[in-house]
Amino acid sequence: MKFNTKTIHGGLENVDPAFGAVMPPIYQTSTYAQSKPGGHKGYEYSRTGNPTRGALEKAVASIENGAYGMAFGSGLAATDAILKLLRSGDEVLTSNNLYGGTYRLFTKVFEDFGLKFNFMDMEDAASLSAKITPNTKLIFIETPTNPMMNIIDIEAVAKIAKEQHILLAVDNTFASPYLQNPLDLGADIVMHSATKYLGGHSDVVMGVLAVKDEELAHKLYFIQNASGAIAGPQDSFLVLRGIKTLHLRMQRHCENGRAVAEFLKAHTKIDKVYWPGFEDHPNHEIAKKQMRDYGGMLSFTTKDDTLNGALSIVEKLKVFTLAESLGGVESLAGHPASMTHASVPKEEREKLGIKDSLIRLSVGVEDIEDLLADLQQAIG
Ligand code: P1T
Repeated sequence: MKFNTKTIHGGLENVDPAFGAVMPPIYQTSTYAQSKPGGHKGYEYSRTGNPTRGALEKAVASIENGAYGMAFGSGLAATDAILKLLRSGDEVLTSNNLYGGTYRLFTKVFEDFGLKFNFMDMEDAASLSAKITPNTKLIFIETPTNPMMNIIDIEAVAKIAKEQHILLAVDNTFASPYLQNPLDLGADIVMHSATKYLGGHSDVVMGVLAVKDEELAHKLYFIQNASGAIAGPQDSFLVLRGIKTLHLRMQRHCENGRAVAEFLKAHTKIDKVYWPGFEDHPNHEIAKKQMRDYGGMLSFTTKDDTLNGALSIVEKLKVFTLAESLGGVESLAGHPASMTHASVPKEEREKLGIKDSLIRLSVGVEDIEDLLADLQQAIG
């Protein structure tokens, strides 16, 4: 099955044996009747398993070319489950540009449990080997990175991880499976904030994982059940519905993303535009190699380079909504320094390029003329 067919049918077979419903029913139940202890039809309790969540988990595995999927209450809950594969004393190598909430989970929660995080510039994959110690058990990367749109070479990192028997997890939220499939490039775990492109309509908070390896899947199912941060049946239904139009939405996100990036690059008041589709983006060649297109996310700074200049633009926007999050059909604008990355210390932020003047856009699927006119009136 090819990708566009998988978004609609992947993992979904005989979803309603009772009545033949085409969409998996929402099994809004916490528990299941047993004829005698242990006499059940595959489900005992909805933390452990729920048919609607199960249908979504299969669909996610299918579109990421994995064999097993897991759905959690949020993207961070999915990342939390990955970290619970580790033990106190283990080390994690991770990229220095990550979603602020991921950075906070690493430094403010898991460091207290004895995990050590080594943040590094992963754009130079070759430098990775020098940072590996006998305690390194996980490499966790995000690509494209939030919000600087850096690209990390998944295949090159996976090769090093494999040689050293280290797990590689890739946060694929910004690309979506339409643009890139980390498991095919050698990653062990692919993670998504399904809140974003998979859900696609800004109406649900969820996280998912997909893996190929059976033993790893069973460890993650164990953590999912034991820790309990599962996705609910109603939300699972919504994300399943979202996935069915992922390919159509992504096509338009990419077209509009390109048009907005080019518009901003040509604008006299704009300084830098961070979008991996530009040939002069420092990681363009890697993006070209591992992504099918460049997506609808981008960031930019203005020539006046001030906090007030950036705030004045985001406050004037009318079609773009000033809001956290991304990946929905509607265009959103964000100010990373005060919003998504406020939990990263200012000094760290500035080293990464997350200046007070940086604006991030999640370009939606509206008519491009309206988006460009909105940006023009706000930038002036
Ligand atoms: O919000 P949640 O579903 O828990 O997902 C966390 C997360 C993980 N990874 C990436 C790359 C993300 O962008 C996010 C969430 N990001 C935002 C809310 C944001 O506006 O960037």
